Amino acid sequence: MDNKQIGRRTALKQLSTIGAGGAFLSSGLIPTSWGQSKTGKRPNILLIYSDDHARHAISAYGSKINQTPNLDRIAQEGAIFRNAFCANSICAPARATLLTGQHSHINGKKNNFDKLNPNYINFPSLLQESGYDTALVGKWHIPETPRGFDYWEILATGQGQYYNPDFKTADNSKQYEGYVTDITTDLALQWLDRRDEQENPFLLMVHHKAPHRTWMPSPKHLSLYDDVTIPEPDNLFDDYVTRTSAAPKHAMGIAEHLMMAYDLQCPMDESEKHYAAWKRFMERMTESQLAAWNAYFEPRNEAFRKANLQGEELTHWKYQRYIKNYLRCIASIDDNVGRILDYLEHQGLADNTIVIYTSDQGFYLGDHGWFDKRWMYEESLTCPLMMRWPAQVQSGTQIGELVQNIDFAPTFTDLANVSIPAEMQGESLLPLLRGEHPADWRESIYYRYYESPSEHIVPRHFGVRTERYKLIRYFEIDEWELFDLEKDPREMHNVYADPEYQEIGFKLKKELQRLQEYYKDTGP
Ligand code: SGN
Ligand code: CA
Repeated sequence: MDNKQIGRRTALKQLSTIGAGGAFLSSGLIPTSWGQSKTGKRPNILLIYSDDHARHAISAYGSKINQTPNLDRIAQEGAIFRNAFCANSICAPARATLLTGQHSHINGKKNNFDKLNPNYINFPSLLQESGYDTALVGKWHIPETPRGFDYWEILATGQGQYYNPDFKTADNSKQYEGYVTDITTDLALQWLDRRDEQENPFLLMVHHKAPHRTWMPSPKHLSLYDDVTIPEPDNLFDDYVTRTSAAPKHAMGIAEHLMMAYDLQCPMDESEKHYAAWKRFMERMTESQLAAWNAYFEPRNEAFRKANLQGEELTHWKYQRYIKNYLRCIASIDDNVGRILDYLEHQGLADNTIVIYTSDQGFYLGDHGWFDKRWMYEESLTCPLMMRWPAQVQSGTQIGELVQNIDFAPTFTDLANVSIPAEMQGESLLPLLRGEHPADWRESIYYRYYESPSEHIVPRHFGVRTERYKLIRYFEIDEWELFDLEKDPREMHNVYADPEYQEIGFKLKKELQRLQEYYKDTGP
């Protein structure tokens, strides 16, 4: 952000202080009741946050591999963000950023194992203190006990289980029978039903485990896509030529690293890595769940074993098995999003509830030959982001500005008419939702990934992305990548050493340095 933008931010903060106790939103330049319903009530905020849901597996984003009619409703009846990014493409850091509105180096959670700073700013607490009823259900995946929620019930183990999952509350833990996405939605709707203080607005965070590894579909969706071949990405067999020495050292290959039992539900060899963990997932199933599972997978697994596929043929098979199970997990999310939207309508809550759908990060769906995330390449840097708010947001709104998960906490704080703490590093998205295109909106985003060494072998890196270009610095190996996204959206041609791009590279380096100063990233 340039000085102009810093100036704008300061001005807005002053404005929101003037409005304290106030009747207007902190991001409006004039006092306005935008953001409140006709009755003057602040909006309900319902965040549906999935785990590892890539944008290119949503039909509203032009997916070539699946249809998501209920998710698409959010975009059609509201707004779709075409350029939404995470700041660090990994689960717990993304969640810490969601809560704090800060990059990882500020909130302390740089990888899945770090702790959040003890006094982290927490937008749910701000909303709770301002009179919101607050609740969180589903995957949490950070060791800190949730703060700022009247009710929370989270998956008891970090990643949780797909079948008959264990959940915990502050003083209780319990196994539910059923499929995790259905149960998480049930808990959310039950809380809405139970709320006795109907006068207050609510914040409800519905955090799905799906579609995180190990991609186990619900009994309802086992045979979905059975009779079709899902198109492969054009770079499933990427050779990484022109990229740095980092990419070929990955450990997230569809061909090389997916495990037959654990990842692909096709047990072949008891000595395989994670075979015991796979068995434990199976043992959680009830008799009827297991019967349905085996009825689907066993005959297909048997045919696969007989075929004895090798080489590229085997990779094609693995891709189909992987992507179908991933998409089946998404089908259950889509159904359950439909349940939530229908519930809001039946209860007369739809109009003044802002429903947000996003995911902690993106994911590779065979792109570059991979599963998982972490890299700054597009598929895991981008996040789906769609918001529906019939009272205020025009249906079919398209938002092209660069936004990032640091913007969520300030946006939700702004929606609640609470002043945005100066420590939050993001921007409120409300002007964009109003259909404005602020001339001083950010022109680049900053990214930094820290979790190395890790099971998927991705070196630490940071970088900058503008609308057209991306510069990545792998500082541990002293290598760079530069992509021209307009000419090369799949990021197959690193043009860092191309003389034609010297000038652009130089400018991007300066921009990267400016961002590190602006966001106070003084780390090595
Ligand atoms: C687990 C997964 C990894 C994944 C990380 C991080 N292995 O360790 O494949 O990269 O989580 O994912 S698993 O065998 O436990 O599924 S994250 O979304 O939680 O950050
Ligand atoms: Ca994740």
